[in-house]
Amino acid sequence: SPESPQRIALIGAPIEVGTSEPGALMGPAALRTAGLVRTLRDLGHAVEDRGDLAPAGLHPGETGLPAVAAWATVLSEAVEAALDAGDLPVAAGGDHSLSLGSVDGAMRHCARVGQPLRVLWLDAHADFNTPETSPSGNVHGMPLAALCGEPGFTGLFRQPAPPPLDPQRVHLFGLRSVDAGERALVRARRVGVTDMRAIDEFGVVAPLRRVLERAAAEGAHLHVSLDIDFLDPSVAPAVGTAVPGGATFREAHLIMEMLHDCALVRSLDVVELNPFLDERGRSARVLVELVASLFGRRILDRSPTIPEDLPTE
Ligand code: EXY
Ligand code: MN
Ligand code: MN
Ligand code: MN
Repeated sequence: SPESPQRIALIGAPIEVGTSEPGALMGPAALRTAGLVRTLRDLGHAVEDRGDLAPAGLHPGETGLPAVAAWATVLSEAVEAALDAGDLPVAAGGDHSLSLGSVDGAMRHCARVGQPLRVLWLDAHADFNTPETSPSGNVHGMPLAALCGEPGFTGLFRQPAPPPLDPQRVHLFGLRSVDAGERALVRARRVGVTDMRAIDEFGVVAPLRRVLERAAAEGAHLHVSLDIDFLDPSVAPAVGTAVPGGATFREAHLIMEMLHDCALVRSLDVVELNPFLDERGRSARVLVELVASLFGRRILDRSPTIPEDLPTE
């Protein structure tokens, strides 16, 4: 069976400098309270909770690019070290700017071991804005542009920086809210896209299977970045950038189960949970359920079989 991780390393990143809606800094605590560690241990995984990162010298409430860079550095170091140790890092956020660090750490690890890196970005948004194209100036709407080497992010990444992420190895899944500037970039850089219209027409299986087949064909390290706003707000309302018309609970579960089955996932972000916007921790519990499915929770312990009476053609 595919190499299973020695250990899941939970890395808390109570970061919210990337957004203008405070509260995502409580995300890691809410995920723990919702049982993230216990749930994964109950599935038989060795889980080490590394606690929450705290960039040196960063004062609470500090914002702007220097603060984002400080977070990116500590996250990149933590994720790279976990991967080098053969562990599977789970970066629990915190806003989506944390991926500047987690994906950078995965890029450095993959460059060292000579493995291609593919990124599956489950999100209502493209997160492909630059400081120039962004309508809000919020960095959580920019991580993919920065990671793919777009201009305007000087001083953000640890030096020497690895080669930029190949945008054609990034796949946006669940897209339904894109700004004009980033739409042009996503097209021009040929980023992979499965938007909600494609999911409406074809479901999640066929589009996702294509992404996973490409990743398997090149033996890629698959990094999954799960933004809670990928889900429909009725499923997980606790997010500052909710967009109607998202994935259902079952669609999200199916994606997670397919990701488990493909055994290619080597690093994970769980981001944008803002418990302050939640009621009774409902959204945090939804995320824990989904992560459990990604790590092997099953209804039955076998893959589905076509019911006998279903016509096969
Ligand atoms: N595209 C909008 C912006 O750039 O401000 C909204 C971005 C939301 C980003 C969240 C993390 O997905
Ligand atoms: Mn590895
Ligand atoms: Mn996002
Ligand atoms: Mn989003």
